[in-house]
Amino acid sequence: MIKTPICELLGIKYPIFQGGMAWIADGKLAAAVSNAGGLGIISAMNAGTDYLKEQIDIARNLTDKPFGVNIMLMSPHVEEIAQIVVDEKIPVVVTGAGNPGKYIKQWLDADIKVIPVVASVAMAKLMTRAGASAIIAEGGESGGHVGDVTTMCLIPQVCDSTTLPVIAAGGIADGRGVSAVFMLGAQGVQLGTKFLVAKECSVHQNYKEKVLKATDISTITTGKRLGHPVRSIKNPFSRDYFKAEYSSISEEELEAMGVGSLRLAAIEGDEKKGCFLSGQIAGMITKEQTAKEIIEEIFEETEKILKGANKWVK
Ligand code: TUI
Repeated sequence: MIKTPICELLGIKYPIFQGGMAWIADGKLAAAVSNAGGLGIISAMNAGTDYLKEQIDIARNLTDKPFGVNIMLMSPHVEEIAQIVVDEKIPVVVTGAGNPGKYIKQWLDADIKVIPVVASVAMAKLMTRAGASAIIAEGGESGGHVGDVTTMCLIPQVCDSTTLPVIAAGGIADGRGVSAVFMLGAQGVQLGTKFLVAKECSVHQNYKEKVLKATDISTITTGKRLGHPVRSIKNPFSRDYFKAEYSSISEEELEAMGVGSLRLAAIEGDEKKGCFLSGQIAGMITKEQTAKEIIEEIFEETEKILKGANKWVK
């Protein structure tokens, strides 16, 4: 059995989080992951409070295990969402795409474990000083909004910079990835792309097919010119966006090009106009499985690898 202190901290069986994917990570997926012994996470994304409350209700009807909420700090509704997690007594809040500093005290006072996603050592240090409960260090291999530093380089540097437990994200989809980040000092993992193809994930089937058919070089990052690079699967939308970034169009026009594209991918499955966020590890993901199958297979493999890890030690 694989157990790390993060399991005890959060009351979960396996040290694995499901990524809070915007338009994808709903109450049904979060409950399936939590029921399988991981930490399911509902994405509050850009939606208002009604959507989040509805998804929390759905999850609570499907599981009595703990689950978390991912708060995207660029959301226009972030203030109200920050209060909803307190009112709803959500045990774990994961934040992304910014600095959650101004909300941390309010959440800790409500007995919420606060776990910010960081993409740099500087942010990890800031979050440690601000009283975070743990840190998710996310490498640039991830899907969605990404930093520059790879998981391989980020995890050991973040681990050296903090006394908090570190959860690794970006480029992990099997027991080899989990074992590798444990070796780098992480105590847990967060997986997004792998859970996107979970049977309990309600994302459009075209989206799942795109991930299942992807190769190692199927993703591209766009949005660097606007200061928030985003990794997605290459398609007409991402290729046009990439070209537009290097053209003379204004930043406002560029920003407008992206509006609605995540919804078009996740809900409509629009292959041409949708933005199919995905990590680079998509090339290794070839089958749909239940959340339980995903988690159990990953940790069986992790256990085998870690037990045999001294084979080169003579
Ligand atoms: O947040 C994510 N991934 C996301 S958010 C998202 S929705 C979106 N849609 C359009 C454009 C941009 C986003 C899709 N995927 N991952 C966590 C993450 N957080 N990655 C990087 C960061 C991050 C970046 C900057 C965390 C902190 C930070 O601090 C900046 C500061 O304020 O100093």
